[in-house]
Amino acid sequence: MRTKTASDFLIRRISEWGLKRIYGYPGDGINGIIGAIDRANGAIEYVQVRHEEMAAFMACAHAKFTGEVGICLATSGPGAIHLLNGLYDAKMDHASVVAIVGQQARAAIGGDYQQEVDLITLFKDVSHEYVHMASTPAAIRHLIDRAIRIAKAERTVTCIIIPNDVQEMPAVETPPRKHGTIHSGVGYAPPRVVPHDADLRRAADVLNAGEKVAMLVGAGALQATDEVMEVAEILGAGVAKALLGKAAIPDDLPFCTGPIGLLGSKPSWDMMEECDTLLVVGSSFPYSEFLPKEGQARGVQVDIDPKLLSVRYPMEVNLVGDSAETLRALIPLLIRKQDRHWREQIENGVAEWWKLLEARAMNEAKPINPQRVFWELSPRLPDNCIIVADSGSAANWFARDLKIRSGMMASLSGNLATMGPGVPYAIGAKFAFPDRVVIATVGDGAMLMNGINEIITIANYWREWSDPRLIIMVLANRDLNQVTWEQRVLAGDPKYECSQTVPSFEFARYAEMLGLTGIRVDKPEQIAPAWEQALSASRPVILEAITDPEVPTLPPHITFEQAKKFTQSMIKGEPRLGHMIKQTFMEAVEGFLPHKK
Ligand SMILES: Cc1ncc(C[n+]2csc(CCOP(=O)(O)OP(=O)(O)O)c2C)c(N)n1
Ligand SMILES: [Mg+2]
Repeated sequence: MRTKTASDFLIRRISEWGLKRIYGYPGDGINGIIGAIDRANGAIEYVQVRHEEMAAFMACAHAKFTGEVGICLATSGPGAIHLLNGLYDAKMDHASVVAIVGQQARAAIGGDYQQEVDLITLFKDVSHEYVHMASTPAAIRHLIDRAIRIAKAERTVTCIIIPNDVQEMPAVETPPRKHGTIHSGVGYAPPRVVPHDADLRRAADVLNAGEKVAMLVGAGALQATDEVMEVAEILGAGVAKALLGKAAIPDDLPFCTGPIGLLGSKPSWDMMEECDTLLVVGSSFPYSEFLPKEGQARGVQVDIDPKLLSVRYPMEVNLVGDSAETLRALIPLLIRKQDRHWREQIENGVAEWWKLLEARAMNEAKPINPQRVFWELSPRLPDNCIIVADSGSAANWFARDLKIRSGMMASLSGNLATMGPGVPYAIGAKFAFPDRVVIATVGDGAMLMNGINEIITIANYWREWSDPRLIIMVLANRDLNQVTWEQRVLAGDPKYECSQTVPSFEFARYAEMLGLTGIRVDKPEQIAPAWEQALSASRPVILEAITDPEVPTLPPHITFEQAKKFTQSMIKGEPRLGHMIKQTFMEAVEGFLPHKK
């Protein structure tokens, strides 16, 4: 029998940690590891991707949707470099990911050898909590144990680098018991983190004294749905959700003001403008201008990570704790607000907002209004589905128009806001939950950047999923639309077609070419039947919606004056000026009409 190599031991150790899947791409820097995965007889499932960055996105999605550690594997040099953007996405959204990369043989390092990159330095930023190279097989045990434990405990990215000669050497499972050796073990159980009673009381005092309490919840509140709802009920508060907290509470709650920020809602904006008390739970939502003015509100924040306390608003009480546990400990100290006027005001604003969104979604456009594509999907979302959005205009409509219900999950690249995770996140979700419907909403720019390549991965694997339904909805607007609008609104510049217009591509026909289902819609009345067809399909679907790039992604508090100003500021040189102004005014004007329904 073949002697077990250091790589065989590495793979066994990973499965002893309970991890079952690696997203990877081969190269001679990791031949030893690939061979070991093969010899492990299915203990680890290897998923072959089209590009290492996609492997990192998939590992990130795995971590985000399961709470487990995601693993990606790449060869030395170019493969390792390709991982980086996906790893930064994971790091910045606090997803636990371990990257395993190859390196040249130890004897060659420092010799300007082919594909020799200083990987420790390269990964030193993205995985600064733990990046180490194995210099001998006896190091494999503690390197992988520590990389997994630290990724999990610190909710971050770690990296281990294994020279290719070490990979093929005989395993050293138990280092000799002598000075200078490490004897590590597997396993991690998260601690119970709850603030001290005195601090909880200080927080309760602030919250009880407030008359107009606003809550903001983020990714850290995803496991605290009931507690957030109960606190909001007691305090008569409204709850706004940062993008990564989309699934923290259902959107049909009358006091859920929905998203916040540039992609946010008017009721969230109004609530932050007027509140006298702010309770932030598990969010580091970045834009301070969407939070109360300094001094306007007294603040309480709950976060598991002390580094993220009081960075966006100066909080009076900073609580380090698990969201659900901390809110549960806080609830008995809170006094129910008797005066419910503030709450009623918020609920009225929310009800108006939904009517406004419907009116905006139903506005005519050439040919399809992108908001309508999301509006029609919303009531059709299957129970327990998983929704992802790419960076681009899709993120606006995902945040605003989809009414997420309890049991569903949703994510996107929140803090890095990178283009490209839509399709790979969907694949990662599908591997983690093959029995759930997964829906990705992606722009044509992101599809052309990398999405169309990973559709090939879907075509390669979908038969393994117990429920094959995976829908990639493409907003085919021939534009890098989100940025086109940012250039118009923020810079006052007209659309520069050379930079902003993307080549046309027949996404639905491409799906058919790969043996998937392709559906193309270019009339509003086709949208609902298209969703019905896609949601009952027996294989993955690309739903290509030909949408109007002149529908503006307006910030929530746009005034009529502002709308007029920014259209006027770029009258010169705007390629579809008349149409653009018409669409912008239709959107803005809807905000001033009462929507009686
Ligand atoms: C890797 C990367 N490059 C560039 C950007 C800047 N950016 C953000 S959204 C966007 C446009 C996306 O276009 P598309 O995917 O077609 O979506 P649309 O906004 O048109 O719906 C760009 C260029 C980014 N966020 N990430
Ligand atoms: Mg586009």
